[in-house]
Amino acid sequence: MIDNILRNYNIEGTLINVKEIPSGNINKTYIAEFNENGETKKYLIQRINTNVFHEPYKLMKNIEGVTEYLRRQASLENDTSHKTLEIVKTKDRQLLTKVIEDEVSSYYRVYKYIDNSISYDKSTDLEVVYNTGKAFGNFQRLLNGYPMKNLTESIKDFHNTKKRFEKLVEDIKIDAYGRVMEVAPEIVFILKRADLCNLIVDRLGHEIPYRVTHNDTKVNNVMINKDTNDYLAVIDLDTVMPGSLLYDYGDGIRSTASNAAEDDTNLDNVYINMDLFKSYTKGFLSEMVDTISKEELNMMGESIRILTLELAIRFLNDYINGDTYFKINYKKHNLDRTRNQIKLVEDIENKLNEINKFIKDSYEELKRK
Ligand code: GN1
Ligand code: MG
Repeated sequence: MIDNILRNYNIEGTLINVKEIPSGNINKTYIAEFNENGETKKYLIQRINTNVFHEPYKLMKNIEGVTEYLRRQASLENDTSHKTLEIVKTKDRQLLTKVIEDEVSSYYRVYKYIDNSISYDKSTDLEVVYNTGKAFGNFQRLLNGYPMKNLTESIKDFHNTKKRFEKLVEDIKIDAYGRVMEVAPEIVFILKRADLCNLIVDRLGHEIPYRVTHNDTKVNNVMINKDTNDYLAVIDLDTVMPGSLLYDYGDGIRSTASNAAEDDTNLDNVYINMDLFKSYTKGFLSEMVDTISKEELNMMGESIRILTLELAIRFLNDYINGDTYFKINYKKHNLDRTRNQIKLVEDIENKLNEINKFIKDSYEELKRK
């Protein structure tokens, strides 16, 4: 199958092997190796999940525009140590290959593999964590002038926490899989925090500016240089859309600074590791210090709590709805993920004063430099 897709591309050399790699909760990803005059060249092939992304062509247009712009901005700054994701077009210059599989259309895209890179699902190396924060800060800073009108919303209301909450409440009433009773404590936890869900959304476009944001700032969406621990490139650009800086920062800390994996069932392991939080925050702010507004700065700590709560809502909603959105490896995977994120919210609440103080202090320190 993948061999057939690759025939659509002008890739030099001979295909040696293709394997599927576990990566992300949404799309399917394969890695293909070609032999080109004795050298191995790698490519990533991804099947876009059209249950999640309804308009794959528009999505690829977003990615094309954003990556071209990023490349230009980085070269204007003479940045030669970092890379930008590179789309490989088909022989007839298309961004996607459409194939019919099981009587439905599937859409595949190809990217150049980023050599000498590694991505971590979890890293406790402070340098890697600093550079992960820096990578996403840099991404936002470089895209600061990107014309937002060129972007289509690839998933409507993606980080609209308020709508996520309302949808959960609706689906609890329907209880399509009879799972609601089982998750009563989790529901109560979330319902008590209804007001939190409005804090960013209600201010977006007023006190909090729209920016071009990544919206999926998981630690494994940054490719790290194997030799230097510097970041190489930000990947997984499907959700690049107008959003808030707070989405990227809050979700970044949620993912990178948690002491445990997102689905660790030993909840004693699940808390914000303050060393990781500090390194990430310094990295992010080192890029955004001259761009960030006062209101955004004041909300950074709170955004960690909101984005973590939002993901708890999404995992729980998917569990209640019979697990149709996130890939699961076993029956209660989404429930375990929910409990994990809820534990993280609790821990963030306990540390919020300390978190806020650190953000303020490091901003002021960077400003003095
Ligand atoms: C999904 O595909 P992946 O794993 O990068 C999800 C994110 C969640 C994340 C949680 C399009 O990201 O929003 O935060 O899972 N992406 C989409 O692991 O829904
Ligand atoms: Mg993703």
